[in-house]
Amino acid sequence: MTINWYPGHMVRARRDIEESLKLVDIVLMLVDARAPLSCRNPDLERMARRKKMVMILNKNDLADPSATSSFLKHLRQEGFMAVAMNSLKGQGRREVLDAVHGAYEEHRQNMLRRGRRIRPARIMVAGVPNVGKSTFLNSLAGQKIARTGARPGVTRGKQWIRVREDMELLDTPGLLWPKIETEEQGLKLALLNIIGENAYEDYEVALYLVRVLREQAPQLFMEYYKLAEIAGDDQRLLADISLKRGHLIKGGQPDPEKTARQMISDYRAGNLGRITLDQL
Ligand SMILES: Nc1nc2c(ncn2[C@@H]2O[C@H](COP(=O)(O)OP(=O)(O)O)[C@@H](O)[C@H]2O)c(=O)[nH]1
Ligand SMILES: [Mg+2]
Repeated sequence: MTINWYPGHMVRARRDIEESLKLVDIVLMLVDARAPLSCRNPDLERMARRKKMVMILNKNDLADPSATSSFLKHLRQEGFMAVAMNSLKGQGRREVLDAVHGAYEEHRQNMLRRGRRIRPARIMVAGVPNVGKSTFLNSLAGQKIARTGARPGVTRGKQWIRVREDMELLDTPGLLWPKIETEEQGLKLALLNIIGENAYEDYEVALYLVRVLREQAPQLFMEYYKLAEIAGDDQRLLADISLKRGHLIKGGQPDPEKTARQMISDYRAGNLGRITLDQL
């Protein structure tokens, strides 16, 4: 599966973000903690290269905790500030605020030295679609301000939000880049609901998920879908699950499409455990 398309609204979003970047001091770059590397948008990082950047590994509640620690370490070694966050619960909020203060300190000292009035830090919240930017922003602000949604692409237009006395945040629409490099990366982004559902086949994504579950969580996989054993190829296993679940088409044949949708939504909801897709 090669994801290779760039719809008109992305072109506009990219232009808006490029314009807004001129106004900001700090970029909070959100990635999904289940695939912190695959979610990195090289195009966006290039645009923001002159800004202070903090990597936020969001949806940390759904990721494997030990993998998250490794990714944080890895990103810090690369020179980024990096923080794990659960925006639904506000876990990580304190660390994010500390990182923002750290990132702004040099600028603040400069303003002080020149006798300038200290203005609030201007911060852009950026990242791929559906990674939780609006939820994160609401969580930082401690109230519901930005619009959020379960489908990619809910945020449009510009919204500055005064989060506290000393911070103004800008929510941005999710941005993808024109060419997702590898098939595997495309499958991960599809499974994480980052690319629009028109761009992939559920069945293909579910087969990828079966592969991941066999490798990373065979026990939980068997228990959750009540499989007696994990045998045969991935297609066969998916058909077994269809039968177990009673996902059938007329004539009693398995309905793999229905099972594929079910498995994808199970993964997204965290029903299959905390499984990280990227590996270091
Ligand atoms: N489990 C979990 N879900 C989250 C988290 N942050 C956001 N979400 C969910 O992810 C979906 C997309 O969130 P949204 O803020 O609209 O993403 P945006 O498109 O990046 O602005 C929504 O269903 C949120 O409830 C998180 O930290 N943990
Ligand atoms: Mg949004």
